Amino acid sequence: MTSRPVYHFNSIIARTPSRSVVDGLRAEDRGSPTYEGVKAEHDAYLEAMRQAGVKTTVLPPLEAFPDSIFVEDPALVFTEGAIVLRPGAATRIKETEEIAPTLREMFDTVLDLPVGYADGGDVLTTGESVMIGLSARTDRAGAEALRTCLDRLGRKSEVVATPDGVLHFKTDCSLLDDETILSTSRLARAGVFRKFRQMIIPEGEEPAANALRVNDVVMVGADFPRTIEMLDKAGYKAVPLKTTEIGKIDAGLSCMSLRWFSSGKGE
Ligand code: CIR
Repeated sequence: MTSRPVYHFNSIIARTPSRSVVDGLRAEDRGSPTYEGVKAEHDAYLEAMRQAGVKTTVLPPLEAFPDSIFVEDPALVFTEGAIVLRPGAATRIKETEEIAPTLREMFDTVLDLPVGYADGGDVLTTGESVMIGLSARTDRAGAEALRTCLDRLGRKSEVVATPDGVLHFKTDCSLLDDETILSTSRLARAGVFRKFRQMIIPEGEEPAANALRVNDVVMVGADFPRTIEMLDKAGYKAVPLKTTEIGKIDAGLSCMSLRWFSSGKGE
């Protein structure tokens, strides 16, 4: 267990949505989001991050990459260093070339995933270990190569399964504190969170599972009142944020940032 809680962040990287975000990938077409709607959700997210005490570095939009607002997928970041990943969607793999220069400016150590595929959305960092979910985007070769990179950064890791039909491991779960995971019942049933206290998402609000603990608050989708009430009752400070538009392209709150505690480059 590290001494600082893993949800203690003072820095994030985000990226302004491009107008092409309306063409973002989706498993099922429930209509395209509007650019203005995504932009408003993104702006509110950045403001909530600032309110939570985090310094935001916001990169410019990339029209050639509709999903590039979801900076969580092409990289992983920790106080100890960053890892440039290999996203499993063909239209997203080159997002890594766009984010790598910023990572090299901001981190002393930047590793590159050498083989396979892995999306940051499949990676849940807990105080115990870094959990890597196998999915349609993260394959065994990528997961094993990622374990080697994490080892070099001094992080314990484990490979777990993501339920069939779920985009990313973190589509269905998030960390609430050192002991507690918020999970859908379908993921909880897989038994991967045995070491944790589990709070189960009320039926029908499954997309709320992609919540985000940042310092004292838990950011959670505003469209999920029963989940918000459950978190409030359990003593968490829930900050509801609109995710209606990004939800149309299978995204939630973790996807829009890379988060870490910076002790200052070179320190
Ligand atoms: C995609 O399919 O890649 C995007 N439309 C959504 C990415 C969501 N990212 C995440 O959960 N980390």
